[in-house]
This record gives sequence, structure tokens and C-alpha cells, in this order.
Amino acid sequence: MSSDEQWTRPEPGEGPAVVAGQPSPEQVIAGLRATSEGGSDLTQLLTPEGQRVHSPQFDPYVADIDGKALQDLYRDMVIVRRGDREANAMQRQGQLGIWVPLLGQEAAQVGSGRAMKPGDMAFPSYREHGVAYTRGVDFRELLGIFRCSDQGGWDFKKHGFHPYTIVIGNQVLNAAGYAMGQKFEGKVGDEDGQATVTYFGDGATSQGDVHEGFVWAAVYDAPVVFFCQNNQWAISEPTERQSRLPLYQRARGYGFPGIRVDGNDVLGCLAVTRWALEECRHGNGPVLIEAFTYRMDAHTTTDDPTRYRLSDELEEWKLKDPIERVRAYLARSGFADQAFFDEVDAEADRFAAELRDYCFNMPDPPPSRIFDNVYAEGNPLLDKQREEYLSYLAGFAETAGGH
Ligand SMILES: Cc1ncc(C[n+]2csc(CCOP(=O)(O)OP(=O)(O)O)c2C)c(N)n1
Ligand SMILES: [Mg+2]
Repeated sequence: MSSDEQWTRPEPGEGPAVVAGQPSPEQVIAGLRATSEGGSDLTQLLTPEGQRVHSPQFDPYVADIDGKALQDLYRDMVIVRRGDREANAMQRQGQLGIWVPLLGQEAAQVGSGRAMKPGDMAFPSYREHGVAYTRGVDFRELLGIFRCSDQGGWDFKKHGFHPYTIVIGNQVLNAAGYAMGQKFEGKVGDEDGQATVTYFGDGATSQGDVHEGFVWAAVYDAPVVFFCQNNQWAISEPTERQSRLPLYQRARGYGFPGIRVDGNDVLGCLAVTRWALEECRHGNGPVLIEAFTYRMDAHTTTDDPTRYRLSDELEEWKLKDPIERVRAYLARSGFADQAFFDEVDAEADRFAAELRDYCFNMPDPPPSRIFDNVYAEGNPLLDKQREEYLSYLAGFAETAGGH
């Protein structure tokens, strides 16, 4: 269904389409379908079967992606998936307090992450392990957060990758403000301009912070790409509970372009994000990208998706797997042979083994750490609290020693 066919409220005097501005039952159903299928307005460069689809608009943005570059994108996705599965397993073994799986969203994250340049800044939510990987953040650094022994210690300026945000949608405000700063400091205007990308989910689009971020970015022409991973679910709430029209179409109401890309197509995500970033670098931002994808695992390791969705939905999406289609394309085009796939699998196994080794030997932080990084400089009240807490803990040590 194209965007033109989707139901919109008629303008005054536009005709008797529906009674008193209300959609007919058929129109409501059509609108719902538009939110649960990609639709014909989906940008796609690689089909689920691994066929290359040509796009006059977006092919130029991936003209440099030869067989070797495609191999690299494949490797990224395999490694990120392996890291995700390993971390998930380690949570089950009691090594992590919780894990937030990205299974199924590898293409959206690797494609958009690889579209960024070193000077760009990303503002993630909590599922963006694949983007973190493309920004050079050590995957091991993520484990501490989910063991609840760390608050995210990477150098976010060096990596151009902000700390994770758990408060839904809040990072969109941070990103809009950061991008306004890029604009005010004159870092926008040509090919070398800077830009910001912020990541959020379909559920987050119902959050006030996201709306406010859209408004601020729009009226200041801030160079920010709003990258919405529509994975069809916000915990147990389906997208039909977030919107009556495809999410990318919301951009129009704020006055900037919106586009829907196949979020399971790494080439498509790379091309569309490069395009959007280029718009931003030249001062034509913001842009909303809706990456149409699917959360193949639970919301987190505390969630049981079998309680709210049917397994045939998952089976359907398995056929659209982001990694399998690249593998099929690489093999069919002769860009890669079995030795390459075996070598990538072996590399992913080594990656996973290192993660395990690190996680099982991760030292617990000292109890005083909770007081660190609260203020940039010392604070008398906090100093007093630290002292009291440490002497309280020391009391236990004495008691233990005394018995
Ligand atoms: C402000 C706020 N409200 C509620 C929550 C609880 N919560 C955590 S994840 C989530 C769903 C988010 O769904 P979506 O935006 O689609 O992202 P996804 O988890 O699917 O990637 C909710 C409601 C929260 N973290 N922050
Ligand atoms: Mg979601």
C-alpha cells in the first residue's frame, strides 16, 4: 500500500469520504495493515531472498560497497549477533543481571552505524549494541552495565557514542540539543559537516520527549537523524497501540522528511542513513528514518514474549533474517565462498570466548564507587555520606573478624 492510499482525514470541503471525519471500518483496517507490513513505500536494496534491488535514488550512496565491503558488513552482523547471544546466555547463567537482546536488528544497527563518520555523535537507547560495536566501543564494556556493576565507562567523545539511556525517548532531547549545538558552532554546511543520530523504538514515538525533540530540531534545522527502529513491539504493546499511520509519516507534521527503510536490509539502512546524514551535514536536517524490523527475541531477559504474541509471527520474520539475505547475495554473486563463511564463524566464536572469559572474571567494583561521578568535583555532604557508609560496612568486617 503506498502512502497516498493510506487513510488521512479529509480536508474541509474535500468531499463526503467518511461520516463526520471518521474513518470507515475498512479504512481503519487498511491503516492498521499499513503499520504492520512494510508496504510498497519501503526502501529496500536487498530482498529477503538476497536479490539486489536497484534504486536510482539510493544506489549512489552505496556505490563504494564492493564485494569486500559487503563481506565486512556481513562480518559485523555475525559478530554482533554472536556477542548478543553469548551475553543472553551469560545472563541465564547468572553472570549478568539482565540483557537486552538485539536479535533481528543487526542490519538496522550495523547499516546505520557504519553510515556515520568519526566526527558524528550517536545517542542510543539500551538495545544499540550493534551501533556501539560500529563506533568502536568494546563489547565487553557493555557487559558491566548489564551486570549492574558499571554505568557505561567508555569515552563517549572519543567514540562519538553517548551512554545508554533507559528512560524511554529521553536521548532524543539530548540529541536534538547536541545537534543544535553543532549548528550554532558552525559545524554544519558542507560535506565535512557534523551530524547526530539518535536511536529510539516504535514505543518511544508515543513519548513526550520524542515529540519535543522533533519540534526543537525542526524549528532550528538541527542536523539530527531520528533513527526509529520499529521492531513492531514495545514490550507487549504492538505498533497499532502507538499510531494510526506509519511512523515515518509523522515527520511531515513536524516539517521534515520521513522515510521508511527495510530495517533487515543492511545495504538499504546504510544507503538511507548516509543520505539522511548528508542532508544534515549540509544543513538540511533533521530527517526521520523508520527502520522496519522485528525484535526476534524477548524484550529483555525478564520478558516472556510467548504470553503476548503468536509464534507464527516470529516464523514469518525468520524468513526475512538480516544476515541470511547478505549471505545468500554474497554466495550467489561469487563475492564469498564457504571458506569465508567458516572464517567469519570462527572469528565470532573467538569473540564470544573472549566475552565469556572477561565476564566470568569481571571484578566487582568497590562499594565506594556508588559515590563516584555524582559531582564533577568534591561535595561535602556526599563526602560525609561516603565516610558514614564505609565505616558502616567496616563494622561488618569487624563483627565477622570477632566471631
Ligand atoms: C519513561 C519510561 N517509561 C517506561 C519505561 C519502561 N519501558 C522500558 S522499555 C519500554 C518499551 C519501549 O519500546 P520501544 O520504544 O518500542 O523500544 P524497544 O524496547 O522495542 O527497542 C518501556 C515502556 C521506561 N524505561 N521509561
Ligand atoms: Mg519497539
